[in-house]
Amino acid sequence: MSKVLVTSALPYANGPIHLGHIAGAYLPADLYTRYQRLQGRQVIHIGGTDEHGVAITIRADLEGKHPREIVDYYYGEIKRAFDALRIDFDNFSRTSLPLHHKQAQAFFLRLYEKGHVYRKDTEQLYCPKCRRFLPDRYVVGTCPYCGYEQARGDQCEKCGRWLEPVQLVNPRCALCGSTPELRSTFHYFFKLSAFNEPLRRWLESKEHWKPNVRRLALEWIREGLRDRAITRDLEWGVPVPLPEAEGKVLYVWFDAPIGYISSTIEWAQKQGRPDLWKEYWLDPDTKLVHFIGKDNIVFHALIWPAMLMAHGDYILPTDIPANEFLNLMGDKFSTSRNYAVWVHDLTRRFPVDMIRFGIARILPEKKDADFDPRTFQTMVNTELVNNYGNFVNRTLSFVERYLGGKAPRVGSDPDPEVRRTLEEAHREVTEYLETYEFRKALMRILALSDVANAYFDRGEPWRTRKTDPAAAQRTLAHCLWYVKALSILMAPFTPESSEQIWRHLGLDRPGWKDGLDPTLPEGLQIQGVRPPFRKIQDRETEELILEIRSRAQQAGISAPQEPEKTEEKPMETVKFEEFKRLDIRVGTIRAAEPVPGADRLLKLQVDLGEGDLRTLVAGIKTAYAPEELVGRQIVVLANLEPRKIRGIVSQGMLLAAVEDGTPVLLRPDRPVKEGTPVS
Ligand code: B3M
Ligand code: ZN
Repeated sequence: MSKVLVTSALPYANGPIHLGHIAGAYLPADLYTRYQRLQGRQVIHIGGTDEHGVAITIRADLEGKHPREIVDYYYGEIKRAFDALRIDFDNFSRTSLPLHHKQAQAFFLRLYEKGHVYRKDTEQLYCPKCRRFLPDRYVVGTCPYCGYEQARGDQCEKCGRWLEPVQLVNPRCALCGSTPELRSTFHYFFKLSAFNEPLRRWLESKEHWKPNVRRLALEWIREGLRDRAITRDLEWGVPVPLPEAEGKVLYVWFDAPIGYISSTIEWAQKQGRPDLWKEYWLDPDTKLVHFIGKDNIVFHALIWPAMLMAHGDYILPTDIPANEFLNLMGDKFSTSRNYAVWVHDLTRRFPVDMIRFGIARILPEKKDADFDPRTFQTMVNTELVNNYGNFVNRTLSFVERYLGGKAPRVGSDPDPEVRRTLEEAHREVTEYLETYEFRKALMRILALSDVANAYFDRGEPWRTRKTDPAAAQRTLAHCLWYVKALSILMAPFTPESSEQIWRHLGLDRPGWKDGLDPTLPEGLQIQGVRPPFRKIQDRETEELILEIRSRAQQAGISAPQEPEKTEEKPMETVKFEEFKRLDIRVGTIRAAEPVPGADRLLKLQVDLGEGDLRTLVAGIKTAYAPEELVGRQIVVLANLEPRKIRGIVSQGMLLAAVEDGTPVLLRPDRPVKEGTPVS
């Protein structure tokens, strides 16, 4: 059986996790792992925090703390955020652990001994005021490539180039702002240049990779890779394991990816089978998949594979499905400026499945995407709640209410069309998930849910349960099959509700293909059905927008697009007593005919129960044919003053949603007794 080793980028333990991180790497990694597990494959999701490097020490310097304090605090925060979102890791480690230090040092020594690493004298920027060398982000200056003035010593945020501090034009010390001077020191260099050709051949064979990742990596190769310093003059990090290298540590990007291996080793130890990690890292049959954001492509697609090639024992990445960026209401997320929606902001407000759905729905797979609370609300309310959630709820509730909870069976001749529909959807969703197109997979499942809803509508079980109970049973049996199939396909995205649905269906950890089989446990009783999701209220959306806007203001970002005007003018309110005066009831249309000489009017006979038969004149002729209305339930305002229209007295008014001028009739979610009040 094939094994799958999933990793997601090790976040720096220098700040909390925001939605941009989640959309870039962590949710996709979790979706993929859950999917593989449903397939019954041997899969582990490995992660941890990246606890070295200047991202950590600068934060510590600024806060006057020891780096240890920073990483201990944020390790906990980050772990909690993932737990809260049900982003599950088989092991979530830390690169500051002795196990990892040992592992990284051994890796370094192997490369050194094999001649892939050499020592070289070099010039380094040094701040005379702070009296220290200034590696990486300790220097800011102008990017030699694009002219961006706030480029950091390791990378230009603007053009994405990987830099050396000495390349910066007009360099300044990030701590005190003074101009650094050059001092000589020595460092250890990795012979990356020697891997230009092997990497090119390897990348060229990766035809199935996402084009953005492969293209970028090949571009770098074309420019020619240069040897890179893999050590730094810093106190915090993995000490270089050579006696003459005192005071030097490994460059964070050298040790961090080795963290994937250390974390797997730690996982194996925790399993009580310390050699188990070898079944992954040493077996060429393992599929190694690195989930990352696009800013990490160069390290995962070039430097890390070159390190692995140089080392020689380990497998190479099979796939690197890097995502583009997620923006926040039109601007970049920024941890340092606190312009973000943090995971804890959202998990405090909304249920987990809702958040996971909302992010999965806009994953920046091919291009940058944008998180906007208004879109989030619309997608959740219309697609998750009204489409999928409603289908599950109406099916299960119908069985509970009208079939005594006894689940009907599909029997020996399942509707071939339902089978075909499910098989096709299953095949397509599987293909999308195999190729990391999670957003498309989700859309495809929603389309299936649409079909399922239409199937329920066409079956009209609320009618047939009285006229043809066998037909109602058959409709519901197939709807239950749809529920089963949908809940399995949705499980990677919305695990909590799928688990709830499985409890109703008596399913114990179903497998990926089980949705193609209509079977449910013998004697299944469905009880205590509740809607699987709730809606997002306007008020919640507005609160979130206000919070984002105030952060934008503090961060000096021009206000994100104005929220809709409606928010500003206070809504006119009515007293509850006033509302109570309206007599709104459900009625059934008994007869319908055109009003002679009127283009838009129909005359309806509406049964409001207990012999209360009303004549209504309604302007719905353009949208409905008289014959499709008979037998249908509608909502009527029964105590509207009678009005004479075209010579006919209309004794009430039917209620409809009016979409772009077209009336859409309201009907109760399930049939109710004529005359049932609406309140
Ligand atoms: N910590 C960069 C980041 O958080 C880095 C990833 C390491 S993956 C081995 O974006
Ligand atoms: Zn630049």
